[in-house]
Formats: sequence, C-alpha cells, structure tokens
Amino acid sequence: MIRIALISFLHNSINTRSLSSYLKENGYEVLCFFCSGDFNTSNLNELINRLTDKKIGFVGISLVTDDYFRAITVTGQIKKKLHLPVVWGGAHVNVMPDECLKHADMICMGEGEEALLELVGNYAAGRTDLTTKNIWFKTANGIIRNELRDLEENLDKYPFPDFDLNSQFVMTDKGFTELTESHFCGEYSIMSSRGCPYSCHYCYNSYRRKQYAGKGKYLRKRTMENVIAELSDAKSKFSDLVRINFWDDSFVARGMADFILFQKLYKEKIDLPFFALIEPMAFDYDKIKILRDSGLSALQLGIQTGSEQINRDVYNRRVSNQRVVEVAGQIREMGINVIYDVIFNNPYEEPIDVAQTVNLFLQFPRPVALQGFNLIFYPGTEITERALKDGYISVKEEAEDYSTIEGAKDSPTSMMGKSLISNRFYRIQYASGEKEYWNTVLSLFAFLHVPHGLMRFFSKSESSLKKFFLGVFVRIYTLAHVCKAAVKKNG
Ligand code: B12
Ligand code: SF4
Repeated sequence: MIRIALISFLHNSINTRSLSSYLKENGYEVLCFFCSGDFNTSNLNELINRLTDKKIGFVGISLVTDDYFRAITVTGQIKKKLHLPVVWGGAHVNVMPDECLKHADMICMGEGEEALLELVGNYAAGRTDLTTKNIWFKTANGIIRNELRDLEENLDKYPFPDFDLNSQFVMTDKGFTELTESHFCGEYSIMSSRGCPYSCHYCYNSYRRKQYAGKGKYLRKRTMENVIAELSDAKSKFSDLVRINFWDDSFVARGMADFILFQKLYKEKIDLPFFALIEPMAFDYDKIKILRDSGLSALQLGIQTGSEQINRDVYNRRVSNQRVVEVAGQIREMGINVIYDVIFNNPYEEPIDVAQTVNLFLQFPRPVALQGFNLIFYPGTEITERALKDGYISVKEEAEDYSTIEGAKDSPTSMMGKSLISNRFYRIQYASGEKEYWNTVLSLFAFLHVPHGLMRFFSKSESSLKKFFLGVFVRIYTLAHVCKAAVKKNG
C-alpha cells in the first residue's frame, strides 16, 4: 500500500488534517508534516531524510498564496532528491494554476477529498487517470485541465480532522519533532461550515463563488450534532484544552434553531470559552447573545473602513456606520472581547475616507482594539482585477519575484515600519504618503493605553503642526515600547 505524506505550512491546519482523515478512513497510511517557519539546508535535508525513512510514495502539499515560495522550495527538493509525484492543493493553486504547475506535477482545484482519494487510488494501482475531476495534470503535451465536481453538500459525511499525533511532525528551530499536545497551546480549531454568504471584493470568496457557479450550494453547514461530536472527541483527546476557535467565514450564517441546539449541546458537553469570526453585516443580537451564553468570549469583527462608500463600492460590503456602531455597543454590552480589523493603504481610499474611519472608531465603546492589515492584492479577487484595470497595480514581468515593496513610505506607522505590502505578483503603482497622517491617527487605536482624547484632538483636522506633534508622539511612544521590551528581555 502506498504511503502518503501531506505537507502544510501551518501546524494547526484544518484542511491537511481533514484530507489525512479521509485518506486514512479509506485505508491509506498518511503522515503529516507541518512546516511553519523558514526552510534552510538543514531542515530541508531532515525533511527529505524523514520522507525517505518513512518510505513515502506520494506527496500532497497545501498552500495559500503566502506559502508559494516555501512550496516551491520543498517541492524542488522532493522532485530532485526523491523523484516522487507531488500534488498541490489549497487556495493558491485555484487562483494561479498555471504558475503552480511549473513546480507541481498535479494540482487539485477546489475541494480535495474525493479527488485526492481517486488520485492516490490510481497511483497505488499503478494507473494514471488523466480524467480525474478537479485534478489538473502537467504532461509532456501540456496541461490537462479537468472539470470541477459538484460541491459536497453533506459535510457530516467527512471524518473529523486527523489528530493522531503519532503520525504527525512539526518543524521547529531545532528541526522536526513529533507533534505534541503542547504545540496547540490549549486551543482547538474547527470549521462548522464551508463557504460564505458574502462576496467581499478583497476576499478569496469573491473568486471561489464564481469558480463554483453551477456546482451546487456554495455555503454548506455541518449539523450541530456533528460539530459537537468533533469537539467532544477533541476534548477527550486533549486534556489541556482551554479554548475553541471557530474559523468559519461567517459563524452566524445559520438559523436560530441551530444556535438554540448549539447552546444546549455545547454547554452540556464542551463548556469551554470560544472564539469566532463575525461580520457586522451578519451580526444578530439574539444569536450572539445565545453564543455568549454558550461561551463566546472573544470575536474578531471585520470593519475594514469607516467610509460607507468604500465599503459598498469597493469592498462590496453593505453595512452602514450607524449599524456598525450599534453592533460595537451590543458587543460591549454583552461583555465579549472584540478585536476590530481594518484595511490600510487601499488606493481607492482618499485621506477623507481614513478620517471617517478614525471618526467611526471614536464612536466605539472603549476599550477599542484595532488590528490593521495592509490591503494585499491576492490573485483572482475582484479588487485585484479592478486595480489591474485601473492601473494601481500591474502584473510583474517576472512572476516569481517575492520581494516586498521598497521603503517605508507606503507603510502606515501603525505597523511600526514592519508592514509589507505584498507585491509578489504585482507591481504596486500607487503611494499612500498622503494618507500618512490619518493612517497614523487611526493606528493609535491599536494601542490600548493611548487615551482617546488624543485621537479626538488629532481627528478634528490635519495641519502641519498636528502632523509634527503626532510624529513626536509616535516616536516617543515607540521608543518607550522598545525600552520596555528591552528591560523585560534583560530581566
Ligand atoms: C481558518 C483559516 C485560517 C486560520 C488557519 C487555522 C487552521 N487551524 O487551519 C489562520 C487564522 C491561522 C489563517 C491564517 C492565514 N490565512 Co487563512 N483562512 C482560513 C480559512 C477561513 C479556512 C481554511 C480552511 O481550513 N478551510 C477548510 C478546508 C476544508 O477548506 P480548504 O482550505 O479550501 O481546503 C480544501 C481544498 O482547498 C483542498 N486542498 C487544500 N489543501 C490541499 C492539499 C492537497 C494536496 C489537495 C489535494 C487538496 C487540498 O482540499 C481541502 C478539503 O476539501 C480560509 C478561508 C476559507 N473559507 O477557506 C482562509 C484563507 C485560506 N486564509 C487566507 C490567508 C490570506 C491567510 C493568511 C496569509 C493571513 C495573513 N495575512 O496572515 C494566513 C496564512 C497562514 C498559512 N500559512 O496558511 C486566504 C488565502 C488567500 C490566498 N489567495 O491564498 C483565505 C482563502 C481567506 C480569504 N477569504 O481570502 N487562516
Ligand atoms: S464576510 Fe469575510 S469571509 Fe465572507 S466574503 Fe467577506 S471577507 Fe470573505
């Protein structure tokens, strides 16, 4: 029987574990290698030695766009030293299939359970079926692109993700080691659904929804009984669980009856604090209250911008600021910890739009915790297509350049100079310098100790004097942080 290695760049990867379980359920032996961190000669050699020792006959690699470089590195070594067939899957292969096939022998488009099982079955039997649905093959005569199968509606039919740690390894600073419970820090990640009811233009869902048009229901939900059974299983396996993370794109996209059942079962069988991602468009007080009473202790709320026009016309998110403020108030009233996501450096935003975001944040009940991300142009998304047409970005002649944008001029001070605007595949042809003042004021919400009076003062208007004071404040604050960290480090 062929032995399979699945490689992922995330040690708690749900997709790799799900595929592993499915193959195991169908009689295959699977080993998982979780390679978070950077590769070097030593850990790459070790991985190759382990794949050799374990007599691996087939390799699957899961990647998102940010993993592309690492996937190329590891695939190159596997092909050179072991000559094994390698199939790639995950978000990135769907948006850049042809580029991915320069490195992998095959890629899996869309969902992978049935396709991988069929592929592996054929390999094990010494056959190659170039018509396997979802799989694209690189052949001497070019690429064979097979059609997508329909989406599986009954997610309950899949086994729970594989947590047999004896067959799983993780890459650390000291090389590979067997995965242990301690690597999860008491957290368990789960998804109770696949798909999203929305289609925000910066998000992969804006691509995938179109990719799967006509192939069945896009948003599919597991039954609550099935979700609780997985969590009960996890609880019995891991003695130190302290928190459950629901990574559903939109956890509240279910009817009330499901939440009532969830509360009963979760309280009875799991009873641990949990985290979820919630969108303001989907926020429903009654549902969230049930979730709070069940254990919802922390949530991440995507705000993205305080400009209703940008939200509607650029991000395809239909929610008013009035509603967002109401939602923030209700979350505070329920005593749930919340972190608000905001997108920085969107070329479609003017300084006035960022000023509106500052003003929106000033209306939130305190404490306010902001998490800022630079807009990343992920291939395939609506916003990327639009920015290409509008000339804000252009495709690089050399697609495999992984450099990030030079200089700090496009980075909001929020990221303390660490922010990187992804320009792996695109040349960025816009600057954000004119938004620096407002970006900086907005970013102050990321620091819980900064009094809101200060943001209120800076929010009134932009002037050279205020810009100067803001710069001085940020420098002093940053220096204080650095000193505090140094003192802490040196005991
Ligand atoms: C959960 C999640 C996370 C969690 C992961 C937690 C965990 N325990 O897994 C956290 C928060 C850590 C995370 C981090 C990041 N994420 Co994330 N994440 C997701 C999310 C919501 C679900 C992924 C998932 O497990 N889905 C369930 C599985 C079953 O579905 P799947 O991943 O699509 O896998 C199926 C197929 O793709 C295929 N498949 C997948 N891998 C393979 C491999 C082989 C060999 C085969 C044959 C098939 C195959 O089969 C699978 C089963 O059907 C997705 C959005 C989404 N709904 O998919 C974003 C998503 C994958 N993340 C994304 C991003 C950008 C990131 C970050 C880069 C964010 C950041 N800036 O830091 C990091 C990168 C981390 C990394 N290296 O992977 C983007 C990727 C876009 C892109 N073009 O690459 C997505 C699509 C979000 C989005 N809506 O745009 N993420
Ligand atoms: S709600 Fe979230 S997951 Fe859904 S499309 Fe919008 S950004 Fe993507």
